[in-house]
Amino acid sequence: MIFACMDYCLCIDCSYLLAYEKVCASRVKGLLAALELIDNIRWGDYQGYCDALDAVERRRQIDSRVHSVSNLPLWDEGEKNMSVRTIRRNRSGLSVLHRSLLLLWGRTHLATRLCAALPAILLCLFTAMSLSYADDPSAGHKIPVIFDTDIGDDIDDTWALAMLLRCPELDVKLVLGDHNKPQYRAKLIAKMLEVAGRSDIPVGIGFGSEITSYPNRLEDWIVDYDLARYPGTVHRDGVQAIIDTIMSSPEPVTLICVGPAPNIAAALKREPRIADNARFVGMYGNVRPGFQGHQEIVQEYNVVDNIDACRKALSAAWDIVITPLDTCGVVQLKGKKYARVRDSDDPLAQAVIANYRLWSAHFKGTDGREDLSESRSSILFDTVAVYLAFNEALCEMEVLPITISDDGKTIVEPAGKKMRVATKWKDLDGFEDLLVERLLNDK
Ligand SMILES: [Ca+2]
Repeated sequence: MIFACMDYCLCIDCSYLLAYEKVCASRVKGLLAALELIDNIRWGDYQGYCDALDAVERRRQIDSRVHSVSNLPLWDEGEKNMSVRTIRRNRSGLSVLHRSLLLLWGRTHLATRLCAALPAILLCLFTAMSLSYADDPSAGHKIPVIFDTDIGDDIDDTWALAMLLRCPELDVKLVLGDHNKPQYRAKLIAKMLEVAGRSDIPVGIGFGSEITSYPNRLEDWIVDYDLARYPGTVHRDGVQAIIDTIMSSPEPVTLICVGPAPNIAAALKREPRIADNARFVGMYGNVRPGFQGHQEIVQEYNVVDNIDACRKALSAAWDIVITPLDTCGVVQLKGKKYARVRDSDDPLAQAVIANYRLWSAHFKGTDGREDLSESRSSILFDTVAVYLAFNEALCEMEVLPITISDDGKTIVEPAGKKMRVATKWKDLDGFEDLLVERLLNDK
């Protein structure tokens, strides 16, 4: 009976479809999964229902359109389970919808059904709008996120943090440094949060040594910064802060990880149940040959620098989304786009550029590299992971089973953990525009 809802929706091109441009694909899947949750109907029944109504062609059409938006196997069990978890907060509203449709469907003649469909159509539209607005930050709901970063080594983390702080879709619960240099990274994070006027966000200190083989290229930016004077909360045990944030959240937390992930491995070891209330979005690996002209897939830093930790993070029982080098490795602001950020008087953009100039100066004259900080950005890998935490429309997404080889390559093979992978850009230009817009707070 619940498929009456879907059929009505199909009849009118569906509330889902009408709202397609606004409703993210996961929410469409989530709605379908929630319908299943309510009625405990097996997906196989859907086929029988369509046959009975001679609606196979319409099912093919909706499947096709769902795929065209999401590039996802709609009926994938793992995806469905994820959606069920994330849709629970809409369950009561859907139950009302279902009960209304149940009454309406209690007719026998097609004409009666069509008449009865009218209020259901309106109800579907109302529901779709509600679901759509659930993703609309102006309507109040934001996705709770934790940002786990190796800020201070490559400069893209700094850009990503600035972008993160300017995404109204996200509710940042915690930002913490990962992969050694705990004080250095915590200071960089805390000062950036202060510049952004976001000292309400807790800072987490990761574990590890302050002494590594990489220089602290951004040290001059925080040389006089006293972490003890950060107005907000500083968690000395960042790993426990991850656990506490996730375990106390009433809804799944999105963990955005953009570096080697020893914090994450430690958190999973200390409290494996975090995987039940979190999803993992990260910048990891390379899945197809061709990156920068390479004939084979290449090793990517975040994976190869701590293979064991990455294996733990990318095999845990949470839903995973990654941007490998295939997509994040080509993001670079140039020309007018870069100039807009460089010349902006926005304090956060200025802080990003100040850090970039410090970072870039380290390379000037070494290994034949030049200082590009006046003409273009470096590759902004990590910004794509921030984007994927709230949207995927600009990327082509594939569900791929991935394992990590002993030499740190992300191998697509059947035994791997299934994850959603941004393998190509649909609109790289659009992403770069979005990035600039967010950095300059142009919305
Ligand atoms: Ca990083």
